[in-house]
Amino acid sequence: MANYQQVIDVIKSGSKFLIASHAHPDGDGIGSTIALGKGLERMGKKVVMFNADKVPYNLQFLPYSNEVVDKLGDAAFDATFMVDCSQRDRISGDVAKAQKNSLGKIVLIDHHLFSAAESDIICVDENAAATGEVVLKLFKLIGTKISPEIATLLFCTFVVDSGSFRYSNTSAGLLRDAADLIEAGASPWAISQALDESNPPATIKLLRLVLETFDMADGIGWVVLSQQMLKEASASVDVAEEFINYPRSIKGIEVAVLFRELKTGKWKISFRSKDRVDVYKIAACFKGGGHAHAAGCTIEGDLASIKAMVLGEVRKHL
Ligand SMILES: [Mn+2]
Repeated sequence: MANYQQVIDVIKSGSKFLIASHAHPDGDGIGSTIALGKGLERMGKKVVMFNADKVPYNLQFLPYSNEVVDKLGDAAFDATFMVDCSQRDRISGDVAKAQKNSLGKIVLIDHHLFSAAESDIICVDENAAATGEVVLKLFKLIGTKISPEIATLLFCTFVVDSGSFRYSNTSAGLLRDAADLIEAGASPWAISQALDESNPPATIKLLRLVLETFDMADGIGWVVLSQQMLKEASASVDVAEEFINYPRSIKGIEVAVLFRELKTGKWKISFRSKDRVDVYKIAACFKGGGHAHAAGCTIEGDLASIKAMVLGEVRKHL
């Protein structure tokens, strides 16, 4: 389903492009957005890089992250690239509201399994560890020179989505690509420090509160992060991305679940699995998405019933 040639044709025939990823962006969403944007600029194209949410604090070190905008105005584009995100409404903000004809051709560049993509061109490589790997392949096919900044952006997408080259998606191809990026100027240690060793002190306070909620049964481990905890720790929600790894780190836990309160009555549920459970199938039961080992969904209701429903579904997959 990776139609690289069709994407290349769109790039060659257009001059003004919009690039956008899902709201609450992660390192792959933002890194791919900016890397693709800067690569297109190198080809002489005009580019707008969009995200409905602010770039998270731990990704603001990325080159050109200050050029990502959260408003569109009434510009029109030859094509819109949706990166790391198969649904337009997950992009939210002005892009979700925009008229289809002002967005031009919709081009999906992604590595997620998806059910309903509203795109004209689909360039999805489900074997890629990160959307950044798909973007790099595209650049290699076009012959775009990888600047040190683009190398940094793409390397960041690899680190984030492969758990620092530890997860099952870490292929020989990914490591070869990573080697190319280091040769092009990416610095692994500088990127890892910026990503993982630059937390604000409130992170620890929040983690303490979240770990208090840890519970486990039948190979499932879970934690809860409420708005009340964010308030108590004076922390922002973007410091909590990795908290789900604590329940997963326990021996015998096959599936880890993080219940995160987005606002009163609205919960984001994240799933991580170690080996045999395909958590994408679990998330899909609740209209979510993701991958076999990392997936998520959003559910409205009270925590007790959401917990019962979600954990009940997880049990069926164990
Ligand atoms: Mn990704």
